[in-house]
Amino acid sequence: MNGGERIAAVLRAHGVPVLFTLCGGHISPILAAAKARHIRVVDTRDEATAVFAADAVARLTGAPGVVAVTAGPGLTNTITALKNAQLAQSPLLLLGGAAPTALQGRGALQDIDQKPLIAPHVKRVFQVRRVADLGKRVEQALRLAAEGVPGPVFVECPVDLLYDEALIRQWYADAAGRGTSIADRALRWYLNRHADRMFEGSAHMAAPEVAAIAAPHAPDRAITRAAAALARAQRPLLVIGSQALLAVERVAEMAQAITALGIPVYLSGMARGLLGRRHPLQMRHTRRSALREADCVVLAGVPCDFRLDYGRHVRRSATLIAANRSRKEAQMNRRPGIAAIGDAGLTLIGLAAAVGGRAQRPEWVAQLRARDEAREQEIDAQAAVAGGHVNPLAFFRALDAAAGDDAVMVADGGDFVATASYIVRPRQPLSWLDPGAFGTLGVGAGFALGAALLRPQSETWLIWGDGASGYGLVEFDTFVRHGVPVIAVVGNDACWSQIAREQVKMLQDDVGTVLARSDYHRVAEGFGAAGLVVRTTAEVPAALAQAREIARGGRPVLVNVWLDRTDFREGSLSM
Ligand SMILES: Cc1ncc(C[n+]2csc(CCOP(=O)(O)OP(=O)(O)O)c2C)c(N)n1
Repeated sequence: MNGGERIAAVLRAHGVPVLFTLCGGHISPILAAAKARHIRVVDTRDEATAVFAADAVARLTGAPGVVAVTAGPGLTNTITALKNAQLAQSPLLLLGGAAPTALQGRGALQDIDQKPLIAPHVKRVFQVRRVADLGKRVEQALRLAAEGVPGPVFVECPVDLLYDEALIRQWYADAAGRGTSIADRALRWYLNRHADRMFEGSAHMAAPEVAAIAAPHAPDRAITRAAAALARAQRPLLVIGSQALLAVERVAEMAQAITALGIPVYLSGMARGLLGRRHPLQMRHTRRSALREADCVVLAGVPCDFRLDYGRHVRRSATLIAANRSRKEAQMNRRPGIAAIGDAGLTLIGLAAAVGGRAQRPEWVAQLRARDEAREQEIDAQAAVAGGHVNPLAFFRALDAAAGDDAVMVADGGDFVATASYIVRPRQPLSWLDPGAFGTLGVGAGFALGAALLRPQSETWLIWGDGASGYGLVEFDTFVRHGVPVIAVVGNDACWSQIAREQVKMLQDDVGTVLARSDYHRVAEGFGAAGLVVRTTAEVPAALAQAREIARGGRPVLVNVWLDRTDFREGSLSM
């Protein structure tokens, strides 16, 4: 097998469903071999999209998403998406092309020193130099990406390792020429020896080894201590974040465990939807007040970063229990009273078994519930305010009512998606995708692509700020070519609102934050998708129903929603 076939054989053996890419001569053999082994190859219009798509696949399956990009600019284009995956602790395998081994550092096409560029954003860089090592390194990378605290791993595959041996030897022979001088003969000898080394030991390839990766368990002692603290508490609270859903195959058990614990719970990031649309213990609003009142807080896969005001949202005297795969993250900014280092979801399951119903505090739940419902009524009142165009709160109430029970929601934008996150109720576990801690605009098209490919029977809704949509509109071309019926709703307020809101207030200047009410739906039409435009709240339900119908027919659709300004997000600022 040539190098491309070796890589594809390992991907196939590990059950990789899809390989995302943007082509380049350096990686062609990987793409062709993957296709020949019935791995779906999906080509995007920007390498960043390919990485975002693989990230979504990783988050929804728990197994590494896989991307192949060409050398040089192909690789540098991935960096933002790679960093986003690293901070989101998402397992990825990035296969990158590279200049031929004998020409590196000699001015070859797209030959740069790739390792120092990529190394800060991945768990490890493997630079392969022998064909015989390719399969092993890819296998090692897949394992490393998924174990412990997951993250991206990079395997650099020089082009002369990927093609057939005969072709490469011929190429080196041609490069060496037929001269008879001592220098010519020395070059021939050198290149011949170089090729021998590259292909040494490559006559056979060991069968791929696929071993399940066990999620790390927190020590029993930590779980026993945490259980005792919860049983003693009068106002216990659970906050569950994305990392708690890494053990994808156990999410149903996790949801049962939370129900059995009977403690009020806030879900953030990928954990949204873990308890379905409505659950008696799930609170959605005024989390800060609840954290200030709670006397025992479990942070499951949630670090004390800016989202919890660096830990200051939790009262000083409360017992803080940090369940996290990463010790560093568990201790960041605020040392927990009890650190359960291991998979946070499994710790919740362990806690439920140890505590039983002893931590249930119905009056506390009722107190938080009353406040949550009062906030819902305020939102209803704000949603009823009529303006010239679409009220964003009313829009998301309508979207929440319209979206199917199996819908996957992708969030990419500023105020528009923050509003959605308060109003739209994800239907089931693993049905909400947002960038995570890096707050990267532009994840949307790639995330939607990955999600829709993985869940072809489900609706994929892409909730897009008009600003954010600019990074990925071109991927409507990809959606159309690959038959991926994404439903994108663009919140068109002709503004980068989340930034403008504070900038204008503090600096009395909107410079750099103003957009136009552009015809985003016509861009989608230009690529062969359907485009709809909605200018008033009254038109919304019919447009959403029509968009669902179009998507059910297999065609992607973009709904351009002309928004009114609201002060719903007034005062929110993250630093
Ligand atoms: C890659 C990247 N660039 C810039 C930002 C800064 N940023 C955060 S929110 C935001 C505005 C988003 O605007 P839009 O998508 O239109 O949503 P809106 O706030 O208008 O609803 C910007 C520019 C970012 N988070 N990521």
